[in-house]
Amino acid sequence: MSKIVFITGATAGIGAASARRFAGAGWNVIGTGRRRERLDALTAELGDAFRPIELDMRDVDGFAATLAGVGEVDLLLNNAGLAPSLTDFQESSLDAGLDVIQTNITGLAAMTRHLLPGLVARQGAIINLSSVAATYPYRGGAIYGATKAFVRQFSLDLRSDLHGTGVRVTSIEPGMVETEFTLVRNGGDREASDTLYADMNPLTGEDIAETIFWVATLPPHMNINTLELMPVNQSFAGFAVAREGVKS
Ligand code: NDP
Ligand code: 8X3
Repeated sequence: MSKIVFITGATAGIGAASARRFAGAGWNVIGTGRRRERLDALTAELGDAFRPIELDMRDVDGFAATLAGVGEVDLLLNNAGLAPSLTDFQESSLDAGLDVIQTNITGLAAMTRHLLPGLVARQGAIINLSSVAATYPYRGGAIYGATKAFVRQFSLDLRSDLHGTGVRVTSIEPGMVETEFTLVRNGGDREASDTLYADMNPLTGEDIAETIFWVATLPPHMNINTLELMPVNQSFAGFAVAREGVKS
């Protein structure tokens, strides 16, 4: 019988590439997102292998009703997420930051809690999308980095709670992946997104989907706890030093 993967945020980027990768390997895919037309397009592309669910990750009170008929799944891919703009926190929109927390943390935790009994019953797996931003701070990343640090630590602690159940949990922590991520972060500014990824050969959604598929199909006694990956052309910068009297 085909395995079932439940992918949050299947309407773009890493989630859409993962939907294609798993469906192509014979899995049944349940994919969520807010954009109905994107879900319809994936349904047209993937056919019976794909089941769309229109869902907003922030609407955690609606999860029970929306997920009522889903049943047990073999793999939960907690992928839906976004970042607020790269504004210093002291000047940022608090509402935008809280929205990201509601999506990346509250929605992810609620979704996991709803599907976990079924995952335990099937000795399934959870793969969570964290980020290098969980480990390496950068300017303007306070809310985003903190949400991804939550995802990383939540993954590790879940492994303790799931001790003895056979359920695997992995935190995937990519660097720069060219998707709609930067477009969303910059309020739809295509030029800003294109400029960021220009001439640096970023990772692609397909690269991450392949990594996720590899993790998901390892022998069941193997658990990848955390997996950090970057494009070769992205590495590390040093600390910042403020000079008195010089505007930073
Ligand atoms: P995209 O912007 O291309 O895709 C994001 C997906 O999340 C979309 O399907 C979107 O669906 C969904 N989503 C966002 N907000 C909500 C919401 N409120 N309710 C439901 N779905 C939502 O970005 P990526 O594919 O790059 O990002 C996927 C994950 O990977 C994120 O968690 C991101 O933080 C993480 N990541 C990305 C990196 C990158 O450089 N791109 C690097 C490291 C981690 P819709 O808008 O239709 O609702
Ligand atoms: C997104 C990757 O490097 O923009 O999680 O923080 S980065």
